[in-house]
Amino acid sequence: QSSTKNKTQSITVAEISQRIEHHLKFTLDEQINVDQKPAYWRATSLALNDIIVEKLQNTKARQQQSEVKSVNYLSLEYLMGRLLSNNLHNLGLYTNTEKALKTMGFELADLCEQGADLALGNGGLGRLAACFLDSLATLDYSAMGYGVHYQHGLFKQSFADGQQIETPDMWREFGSPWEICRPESSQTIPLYGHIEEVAQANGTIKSVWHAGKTLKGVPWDVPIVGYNSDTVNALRLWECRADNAFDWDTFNHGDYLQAHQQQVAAETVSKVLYPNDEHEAGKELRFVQQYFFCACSVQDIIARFENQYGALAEQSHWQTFCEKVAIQLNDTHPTIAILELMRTLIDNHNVDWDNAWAICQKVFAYTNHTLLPEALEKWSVALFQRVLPRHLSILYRINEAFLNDDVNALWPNNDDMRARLSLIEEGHEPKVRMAHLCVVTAHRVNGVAQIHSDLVKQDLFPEFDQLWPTKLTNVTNGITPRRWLKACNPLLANLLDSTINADWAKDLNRLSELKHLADNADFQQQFMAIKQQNKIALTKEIKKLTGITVSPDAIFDVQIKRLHEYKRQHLNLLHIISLYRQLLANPELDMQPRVFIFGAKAAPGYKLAKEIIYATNKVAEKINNDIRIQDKLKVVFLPNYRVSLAEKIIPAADVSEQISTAGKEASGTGNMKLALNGAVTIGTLDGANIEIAEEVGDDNIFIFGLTVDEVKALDAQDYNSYQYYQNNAEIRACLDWLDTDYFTPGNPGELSSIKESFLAGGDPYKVLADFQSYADAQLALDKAYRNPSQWAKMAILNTALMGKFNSDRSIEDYVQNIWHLTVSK
Ligand code: 26R
Repeated sequence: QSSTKNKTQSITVAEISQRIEHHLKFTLDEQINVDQKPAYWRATSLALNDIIVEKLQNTKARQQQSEVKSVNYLSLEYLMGRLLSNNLHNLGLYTNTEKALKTMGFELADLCEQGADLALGNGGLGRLAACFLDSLATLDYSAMGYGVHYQHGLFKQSFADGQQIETPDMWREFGSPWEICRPESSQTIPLYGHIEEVAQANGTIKSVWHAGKTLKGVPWDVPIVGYNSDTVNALRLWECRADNAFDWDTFNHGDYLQAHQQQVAAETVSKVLYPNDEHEAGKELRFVQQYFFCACSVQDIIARFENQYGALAEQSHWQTFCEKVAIQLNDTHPTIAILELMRTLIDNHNVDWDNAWAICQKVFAYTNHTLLPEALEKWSVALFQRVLPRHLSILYRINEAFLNDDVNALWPNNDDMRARLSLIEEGHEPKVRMAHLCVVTAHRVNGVAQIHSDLVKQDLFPEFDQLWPTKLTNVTNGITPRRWLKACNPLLANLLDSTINADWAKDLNRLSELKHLADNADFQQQFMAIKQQNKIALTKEIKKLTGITVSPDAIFDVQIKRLHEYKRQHLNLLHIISLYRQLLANPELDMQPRVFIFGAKAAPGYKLAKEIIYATNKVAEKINNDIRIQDKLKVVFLPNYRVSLAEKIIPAADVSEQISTAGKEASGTGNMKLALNGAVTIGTLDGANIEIAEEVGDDNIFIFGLTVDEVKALDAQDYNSYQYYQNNAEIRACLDWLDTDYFTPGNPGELSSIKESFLAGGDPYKVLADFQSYADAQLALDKAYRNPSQWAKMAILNTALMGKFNSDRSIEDYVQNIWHLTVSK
């Protein structure tokens, strides 16, 4: 197979124009469009997609021919963001396309803004999946991403009088140019019903599942374009439809309208992404959604395997299956895939129990993304029994073997240990522990940053670590430098291009060559001039989105992530209130002006998170309009934080807020994106912050707060938040201020719930314990910023030393220790 990567890069400006014009004329009938921009965005995307699909076909042929092993990444979430700019960058076609569009009277950057975000995820876990797909294609690995084709992705956020309002996300209202429907790969998925035990001729008993209902899964493929590589993989998203053949005959005997109702009911399964981040709700529709997704994906994996290597029923092919197929579970959300593969092998492919189990143990691996107890999935046994009776019986048998063989071998006749480790949590309402099923099955279980993986071993699964000492491991997260530097920060990318004699976007460690320039006044000036330009651009965006005027000469201090108590946006807020108080007391206070920028969505049912958004907006309103403080302080809460907004904020950030309670943030990945773009971190010793500190050194990061061990010690001696309120006058003054109507004129007490969460609520995330240390670190940061060359050096070193956090490195770790893939070039 000849290399096509140079071929795409040599596509001329004229040819691109021609391809765009073709789509304008024949696909879109462009004359009828009054507003030309959407039409040109679509035509450009379609033109590019033609080129991409050709590469997709070549990739598929090459991967099949070389018979390389492939990884199937199973994730309920993918936060892809926009695709046009990234696909152009990865294909090396950005500049020529820019030129082509210019001749037609359009700015490419402007057209890119037309695209909707593919927001098929909540936060870190979904964006990680998107970065991993980029890296897999870039490194020429054979990979398929599997996900759900949600009709509505994460809700859109706006503010009404400071309060979060949610509206549906309509990303494909008029269709997306990036997806290819593949009806020929549709799946039929059984559920509900009962099991019949049927005696076999050989005297054994076979369980036969008579489903009560079936669903149809229709796949949509989104091509995943590698950067400067020959590979285009696919993200296969399952849409749920009614299985007409089934519903119309079996149920309705020709009741036409009733049959349409069935249609509507089936479509709800892939209708909407659940917007809960780290809080499990136990809803039946979510369970069906997970199962539907797992069943479609497993059936598709088997179909693709059989298509290439022959029927799985052949014993000789079981071994091959393990050699050619890896399945990665992105958290426990796709756990049912384990039971579905067991069921399919045993019931449909005549594999016996032991072999089916051996196959599952070889192909599955599981990534844990959180230690928070409320995020650990448990599904009621009763629900399981009703929806998936056959899967539950398989689960019982796995549990029996696990308890009687593995657990009993290490802890003989130990009922306490059996109860602790069982796949079933007994009690008033028995539940299936999804994480336990993952750990028992998977050959590798990884955390996402070193400290997190250590805590997974020590605190979450210590007994499993004793049972299987090599199973639990670490793969530190990463981010793709293509989207998070090359595409989103073109000015800095150009400077790097001209400074570093290598393709740094592929080999990010090469950025360490900047170390020698960190002290160079000339380079500092260039680097900070770019930061300043990016800040000016964000200033305009802030004005457009909120009407607030901010100065690019202020420190741009950024906290962007889902809203959650453990991430402690309210610690940031408390410190802002404290600064405001100090400024009112002393308007001449010697400090660098600062703009605090927030971006965060709260889960619609998460009351306190919404109150923190409201409080921040109310405090912002007061501060931003208070002329007494002479613009030394501004607070901006940008609405509808999402990937495409992150791409505008991150290049302009001076300071990155990573202030979670130690031990609570599994890794964080925004921390990596911000540091890569020259922001300096103020953060706790949590998640990947610890590894970032190791890379940049203590002089180039502001670390504060309790360590994991100190948090544990405080808990052991019964943490008392009132102490801090009583002993720290600043804390007391700030919290008492919230009880007045100062920030909510005429409505005293509207913000009291925040104070109450710290006091009567027990301050579960130790905000008050960390406040003073945080305020001190902020003071040190302010001082450092006011020494321009010191600050420039810190910023440069942050960019220079982020090589480790390239998601290409993460993927190579998975390949070496978990998937054992070989490249297909
Ligand atoms: C069960 C369900 C409600 C649910 C729980 C948790 C749905 C979604 C989540 C999101 C969690 C798993 C998540 O996004 N975790 C984040 O994963 C990132 C990638 O590994 C980490 O960087 C980040 O620290 C972690 O919070």
